[in-house]
Amino acid sequence: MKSFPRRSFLKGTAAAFAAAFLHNQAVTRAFAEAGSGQKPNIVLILSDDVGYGDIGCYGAKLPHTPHIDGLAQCGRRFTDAHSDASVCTPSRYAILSGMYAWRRQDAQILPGDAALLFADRQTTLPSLLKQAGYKTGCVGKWHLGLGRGEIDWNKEIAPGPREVGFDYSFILPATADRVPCVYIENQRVVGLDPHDPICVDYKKLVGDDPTGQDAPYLLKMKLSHGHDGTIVDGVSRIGFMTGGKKARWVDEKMAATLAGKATAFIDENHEHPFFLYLATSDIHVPRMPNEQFAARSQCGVRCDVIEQLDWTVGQVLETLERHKILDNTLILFTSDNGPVVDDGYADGSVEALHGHTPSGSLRGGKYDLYEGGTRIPFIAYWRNRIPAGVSSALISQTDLLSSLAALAGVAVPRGSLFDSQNMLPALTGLSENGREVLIEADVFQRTAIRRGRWKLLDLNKPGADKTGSPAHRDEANCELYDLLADPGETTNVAAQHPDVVKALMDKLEQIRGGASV
Ligand code: NG6
Ligand code: CA
Repeated sequence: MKSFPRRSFLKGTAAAFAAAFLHNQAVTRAFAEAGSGQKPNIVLILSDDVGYGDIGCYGAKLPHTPHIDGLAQCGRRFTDAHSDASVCTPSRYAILSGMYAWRRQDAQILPGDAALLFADRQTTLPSLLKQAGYKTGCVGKWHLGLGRGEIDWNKEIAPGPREVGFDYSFILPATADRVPCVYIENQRVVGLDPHDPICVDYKKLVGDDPTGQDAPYLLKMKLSHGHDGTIVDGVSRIGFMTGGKKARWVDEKMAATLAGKATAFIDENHEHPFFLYLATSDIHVPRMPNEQFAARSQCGVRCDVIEQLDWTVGQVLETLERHKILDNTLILFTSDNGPVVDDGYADGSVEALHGHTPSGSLRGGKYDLYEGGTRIPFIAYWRNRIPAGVSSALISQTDLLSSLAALAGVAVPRGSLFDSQNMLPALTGLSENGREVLIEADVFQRTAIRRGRWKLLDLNKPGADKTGSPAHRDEANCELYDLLADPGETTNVAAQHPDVVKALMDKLEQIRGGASV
C-alpha cells in the first residue's frame, strides 16, 4: 500500500491559505500520479434516514452490515460528519449545490410535483465533475423538484437531473411514500402507456383510484400518520395520482431495480472516469424489503431494509471489482439525515427494535436539531489509497462539492459557494483537521452552530427575511452543549457560559447574514 506524506494543514492567515491551496494541489497531483494517470472514479452512496447507530461499524449489533463495515474497516470512518439538515431535500440540495440549504426558504421537504430547486446553469457537484471530463450518473431518490411549475408527466420532464449536470438519470421523482410512484429515466416516465396518462395532484383527489383514507381495508400496510392519499401497490402515499398503471413501481423490487441501474451505469462507463450518485430509497418508508430480506434481520422491517441497503453496497463493490477498478475508485457511503422509527406507517418497527438504538448514543433523530438529526455515518473508501482509520474531523456534506472538485482537478468558481470547504485532505487521511465551524439545520430551518467542543442551538424560528435568521435575537431560547463532556446533549450549560453563548451567537448571526465561516 502506498502511503502519503502527512503534512500539517495550516489555516487562518493569508499565508496559511496559500499553503493550504498548494497542499491541496499536491494532494490532487499525488493521487493522479500514483494512479494510472486516469482521474479516479467517484461513487457517492447516499442512503436515506440511516442513523449514526444503525450500522455495525458505528456500534450496531443488529442488523448485519458486512459490506458497509468492510468499507469502514479498510477505509476511513468519520465520527463527526454532518448532513446540512435533518431532513432530505435541504440535505441533498446542500450536497449537490455546495450551499447551506437553510439559506433558501424554499429548500424544505418538497411534494412530488414541486419545481426544480436549482437555477439554470447553477454550479453543482455533477456539473463541475462533468467539466472535469467525468461521465455523471444519478440513480435513485431525487426529491429536489422537477420542471418549472406544472409538470406534464406524459411528456419530457425537464429541467431536472440532466440540467443539474447528470448525463444519465434513473430516478424516483420524490420519495417512495410520495406520488407519482413511477421511475423517470432520462426525462421520461419508464413504461408509460400513452393510453393511460398520469395525472398528479397534491391538493385534491384526481381520478378514481382508492385512497388510504377512503379504503383502508385495501392496505397491505397500515398507516400511522399522514400517508392517506392514493393507494399504489397496497400502500397509501402522500398525494394523489391516477393513470400510469403499467408504469408504477413495485416497492419490493425497488432496491434491486436501483442497484441494477447503478451497476449498469458502471458497466457502461468503466473505461472513463465516472461519477455515480446512488441515492438509495432504503431505508425510507414505506419499508418493503424484497422477500430475500424480509424478516432476516431479527430486529424488524427497518433493520431488514438496512440489510438490503448493505446488499446494494455489495452489488456496487462487486461490479467495481469485476471491472478491476476498485483501486481507482473513491467510494463514499453516507446518509441524508438521522433516523426515525415510526415515520407514518405502522410497520412494526417500533415494537421490533430489541434494544437497537438508531441514533446510537446521540440525542434526537430525523427532523431534530440535536446531533441525532444531522450527525450521520460517513465512510471514505479507496482501496490501497486511503489509509484505514477513524477520523474525528468535523466535516459537512456541503464540503463534498469543493473536495471532489479538488480531487478531479477542477476549479470551483468563486461566488456563493463559500459554504463548501475543501476537506479532501481529511477525507483521504492526509490530515486530521476538519472545519472550525459548521452550521446544522432542522426541519423548521432553525440553525445550530458547532465550534470545537461547543454546540449552540438557536431554537427561535427563522423570520421572513430569507436569511435563516429569527426576527429577534433571543439568547434565552438557545441551548448550549459541551459535546466533548456531553456528546448526548443531556445538559444545557448556556447559563454557565454566557460568554460562549454570546460569541457563538455572534458568529451564527454573521454566517446567517451571508458571511463565510
Ligand atoms: C414527512 C412524512 C414522512 C417523510 C418525510 C420526508 C408524513 C406524516 N410524514 O412529511 O413520512 O416522507 O416527510 O422524509 O407525511 S425525507 O427523508 O424525504 O425528508
Ligand atoms: Ca431522508
